[in-house]
Amino acid sequence: VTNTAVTNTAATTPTETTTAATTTALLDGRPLADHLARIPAVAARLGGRAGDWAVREIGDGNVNYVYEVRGPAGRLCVKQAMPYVRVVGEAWPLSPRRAWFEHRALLEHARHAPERVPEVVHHDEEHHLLVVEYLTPHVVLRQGLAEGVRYPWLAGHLAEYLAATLVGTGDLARPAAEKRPLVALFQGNTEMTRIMEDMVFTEPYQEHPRNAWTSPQLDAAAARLRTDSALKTAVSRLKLRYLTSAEALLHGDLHTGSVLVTPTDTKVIDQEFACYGPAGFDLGTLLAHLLVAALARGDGHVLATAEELWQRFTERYLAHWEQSTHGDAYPRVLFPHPADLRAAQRRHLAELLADTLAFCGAELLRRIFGLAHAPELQAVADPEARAAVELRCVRLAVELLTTPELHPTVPALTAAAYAVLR
Ligand code: SR1
Ligand code: MG
Repeated sequence: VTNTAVTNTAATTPTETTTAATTTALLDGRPLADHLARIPAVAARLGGRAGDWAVREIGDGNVNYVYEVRGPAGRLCVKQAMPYVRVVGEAWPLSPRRAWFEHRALLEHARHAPERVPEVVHHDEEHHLLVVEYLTPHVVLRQGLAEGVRYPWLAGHLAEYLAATLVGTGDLARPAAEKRPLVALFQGNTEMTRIMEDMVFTEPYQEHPRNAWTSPQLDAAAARLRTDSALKTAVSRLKLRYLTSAEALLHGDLHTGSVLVTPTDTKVIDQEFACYGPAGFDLGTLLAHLLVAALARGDGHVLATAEELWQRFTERYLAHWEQSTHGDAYPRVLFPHPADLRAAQRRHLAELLADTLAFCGAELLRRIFGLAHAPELQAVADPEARAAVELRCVRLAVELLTTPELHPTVPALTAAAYAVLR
């Protein structure tokens, strides 16, 4: 299938757009190898010729096709976006331009946290293909945590990724004249942000065919989501934040399946949901998935990682803020006294923390009542045992959204989770 669409290009000026012909044919196996052989940078990394290369599908995500391509000289990871959601097929159309936004977000995040994202080897706009380094011996963080592996570097690495990208792409570091065109550019990722608007902030709170939960154990909790007006007000406030805030270029889907790890390395992948949004969204999503991992396994070490993540994040965020002198927000001229700037920074971080905890609550609920359930919870085979863990998550999530004063800090939240584990 070949179609012509108005497409943003990876031009040096982010406002530039062109009319680019794109194809939507799925490339795999030998056709993929033959296609890659025509790209010198890719062919050189793999070595040999297309006939020597082994192509294996390795994707475990919902949205795209992902392949390992192995040649005599090396391996690469190839990701292709089709014009539909992979797990559903053509019945759920989705713009393949998400590959363009993922590429653009990877480049932008690499400017700020180069060690925490994979190297981009090639981007093929026509075929919606992204070729990145093959990360080995990395595993998906969700899998590592489920196996009880400890990652002593993880909290520090993720804290740096978040602090560097949130400050570096936001108004603390970027003059408005430079940031606003970037915001405009990523506003184009509307089909992906629409998925989040619907699946995180809306569908779990209404009757919807995509919803599912452990029934009958969670039926009453599901009904509460549809009837509790304080809860729906809280989540609607968050949806408005997600829709309107342009604080920073977010990863947009920072769960534990979007992180690849070894005991000493951490890489953040899958930026196809990237958008300008509220800085607490990525933090809250990540925190929710660490909580789920901890509660599903009864593992206090993961809670310690969550505490360390926030502590280190605030340190690194302030350090990046300190080094950022060109942004238009919090102009230094208004803060001649360091104590006044410190006070303003404390207040800013308190607001970011409040957003983070609320987004954490929303993410927890949608992973229990919406379409895309948390795999750690699904893995609990006994429905009674699964429901017990899920209800603990639900209780914490509802408190985060409706009575945030119960868990005003990350240590307060993890203390409540520790109490549940005991
Ligand atoms: C159809 S996409 C379903 C979910 O998978 C992704 O990882 C996102 O979290 C999305 O909400
Ligand atoms: Mg993903």
